[in-house]
Amino acid sequence: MTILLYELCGADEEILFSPHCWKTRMSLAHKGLEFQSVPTSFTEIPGIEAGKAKSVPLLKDGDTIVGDSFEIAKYLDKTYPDTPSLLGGKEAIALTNFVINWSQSQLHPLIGGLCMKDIHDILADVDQTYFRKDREAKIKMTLENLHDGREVKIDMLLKALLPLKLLLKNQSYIGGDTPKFADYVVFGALQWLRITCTIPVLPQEGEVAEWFDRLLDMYEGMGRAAKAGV
Ligand SMILES: N[C@@H](CCC(=O)N[C@@H](CS)C(=O)NCC(=O)O)C(=O)O
Repeated sequence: MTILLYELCGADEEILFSPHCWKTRMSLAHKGLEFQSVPTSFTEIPGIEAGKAKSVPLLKDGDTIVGDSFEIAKYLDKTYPDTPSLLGGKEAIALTNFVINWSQSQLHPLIGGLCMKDIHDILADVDQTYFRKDREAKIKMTLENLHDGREVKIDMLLKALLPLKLLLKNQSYIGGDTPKFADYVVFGALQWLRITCTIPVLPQEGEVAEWFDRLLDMYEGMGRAAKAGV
């Protein structure tokens, strides 16, 4: 039975921009598993699979439904042990958890600050209304206020990426010689930025740029071929 991947889209269903959904897209490609994408807008999420999800990605594999990109990665390694390991074993799962928390606490707020208004602008009207209300309540300011003077966050983001840059001086991937889920975690964050941000932010040269380029080219260039909102 075909694996279904519910993933976040903009007003244009081809614009798939969620960092967490990109983690799962890359995970499925890493495992060599075919899947059918189900583009899902913010306001459609509560209606999918009989209300089983509050967020995407959501994976449906036969009768099994799994949410959360990390849980999906664990499920894929357990269910498809004969395909390339995604997490890299039990010890690596614990370390991967650090990478997830680092990315979420250090990169996501800066990326959100850089592209939240841009994300709003690529959504359908009904999703714009939901997104503005939900996010403005969370950030306690308007999207426009967050957007104003956002350029200062570019330098902050480049500084936040320093641990990755230093790591990549000695190895090709966070996973070592080959990419693992931990790579896709950070890739997802930068791909989110690449697809949504209306100003150039990503490093153009150096270790992080080269690593990101390699990942964009993997799996027949799936990441590079992604349609951007800008
Ligand atoms: N920890 C979850 C986070 C998933 C998540 O936050 N997804 C966002 C899209 S990037 C979402 O569905 N948000 C729903 C909303 O904001 O209403 C994972 O790794 O999958």
